[in-house]
Amino acid sequence: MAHCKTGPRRSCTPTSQVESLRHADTGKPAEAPPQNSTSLADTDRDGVPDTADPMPYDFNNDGTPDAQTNCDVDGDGIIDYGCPGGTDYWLNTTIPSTFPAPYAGRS
Ligand SMILES: [Ca+2]
Ligand SMILES: [Ca+2]
Ligand SMILES: [Ca+2]
Repeated sequence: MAHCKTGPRRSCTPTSQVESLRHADTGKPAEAPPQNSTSLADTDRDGVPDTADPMPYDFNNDGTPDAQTNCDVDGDGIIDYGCPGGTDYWLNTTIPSTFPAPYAGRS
């Protein structure tokens, strides 16, 4: 607060202002939100944005919506992590060649 000594008294920053500035800082929205939470939503997290995903609720795009896979969205027979007893930490998606570029054929 060096300016408080040399400058006019009213240029000093009252504690209340500092407080409000601090609140303004912390009140900001989270910095750098993940891309897929904004314009590139990817509901099934298969790497294909919903807008380009013919099956936006089907992780492995096999025609069975994730909600009907009984906690095995990638269809490898192992219960997915996050479900009771789930041990499948790494889910492998399948992107059929019929999907739009550049996603087609990815796995
Ligand atoms: Ca997707
Ligand atoms: Ca999909
Ligand atoms: Ca699985």
